[in-house]
Amino acid sequence: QKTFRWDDPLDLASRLSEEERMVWEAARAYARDKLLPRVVSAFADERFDREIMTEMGELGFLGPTLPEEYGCAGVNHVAYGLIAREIEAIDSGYRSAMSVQSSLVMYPIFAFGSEAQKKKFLPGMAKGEIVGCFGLTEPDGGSDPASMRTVAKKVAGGYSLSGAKMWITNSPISDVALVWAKLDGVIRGFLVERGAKGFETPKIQNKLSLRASVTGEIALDDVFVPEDMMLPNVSGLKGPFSCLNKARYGIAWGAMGAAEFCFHAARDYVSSRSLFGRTLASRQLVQKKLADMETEIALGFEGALALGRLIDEGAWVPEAISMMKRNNCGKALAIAREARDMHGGNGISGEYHVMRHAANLETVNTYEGAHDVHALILGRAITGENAF
Ligand code: TGC
Ligand code: FAD
Repeated sequence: QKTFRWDDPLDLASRLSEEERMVWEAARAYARDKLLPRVVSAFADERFDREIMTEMGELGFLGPTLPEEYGCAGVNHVAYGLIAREIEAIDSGYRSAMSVQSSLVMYPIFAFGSEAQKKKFLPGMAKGEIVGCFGLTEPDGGSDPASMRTVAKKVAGGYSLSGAKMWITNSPISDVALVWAKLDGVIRGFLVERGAKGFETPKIQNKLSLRASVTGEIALDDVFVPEDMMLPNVSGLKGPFSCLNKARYGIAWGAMGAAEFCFHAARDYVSSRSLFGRTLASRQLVQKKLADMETEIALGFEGALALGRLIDEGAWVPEAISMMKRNNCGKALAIAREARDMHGGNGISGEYHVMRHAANLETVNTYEGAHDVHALILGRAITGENAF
């Protein structure tokens, strides 16, 4: 007879393979030992420590689902989700750095790149020695990437890129940017290396969310990109969207990791805080909040696990990813705000972490397809009517 575990009510752990459990434990140990001690000052100083990329690389957390022949770990998508869960339990910005490198740059090079591009970039990116960024969003409206204005023009020996990308994770520290631009009206992916003339990546300052992640612009002023640096095997919006499918899936796990951290923090807090002669934990109102949090987190992880199994079987569809990205981000944000409230005044202090998570999750709810955009993707699939 099993006993009920408040921290794993549906016994998710028992349905993981030995390898998945090992990856999970390694990610948890790394996140708690190496990321947690530096996050409060990193968030306060608006600082991303570059060595985090090489630390994650050493542990095999970058591009973890890609094959070993390119220096990657070759684990499945459930293991990838578990890494995202543990890293985002510390900070959504750290998970962002991992997601962008893995799903938005390494994956498209692997899926759509030439053999020469894979050999040139993937082993160094897996080690965290080369940092990549993904430039899709533009200043005039990220939800509608089909309307992008960045253009590529054919010139002798390659292409010339002009335009601007906005809100790009890691762009100021990137060695290579995957830039999506229109060539004769068709969206194509271009690998732009640091040092190219006319390529600038100014940092965006004064963010009130995701402060431990570095975000920037990409300015492209007639930047020459050699012929062999265009991704040869994809064109159209399905190029960037194929990458987003992977990243959004990881976010479904990650956001719940942040929510889980907040739930545990709230439980600890109300257990030790006594008011009116009794602990807060002994109050019905407080217990209901904890029960709601625990339920949403358990269901969110179940959905993420089911989706991960479908992806590993090759039986997934993008709408299912939209559903889990949307649900888990929205629920995680609500849980983080509730946890902040339950901490009272202490909840706004950096040392308690919950307000930082709530602030971060505002971004996570917006990027990779805003909450309402995913509702419209689902609405279109349910009704057959396009409401965009
Ligand atoms: P639509 O007509 O729906 O589709 C155009 C073409 O794209 C294909 N497609 C997909 N392919 C693969 N996977 C998907 N999920 C796909 N969704 C669409 C589709 O089949 C079609 O192909 P074809 O061959 O028929 O042309 O296009 P639309 O213009 O109506 O799109 C609307 C909408 C809202 C669904 C889409 O534009 C959207 O998802 N907008 C949100 C944009 C977004 O998510 N941006 C993310 C930027 S990157 C980022 O935020 C990184 S943060 C990372 C971090 O720090 O962690
Ligand atoms: P808009 O598209 O202007 O949307 C504004 C509001 O309108 C939203 O609430 C949205 O839900 C709503 N809306 C949009 N369309 C409709 C509609 N048809 N009907 C009803 N409501 C609608 N992008 C990258 O390419 N690479 C990155 O690495 C990256 N990293 C990011 C990091 C951070 C910290 C942030 C904040 C963003 C990042 N983004 C990145 C950009 C992100 O993907 C966009 O912010 C997001 O797609 C939304 O685009 P937008 O900000 O232009 O908002």
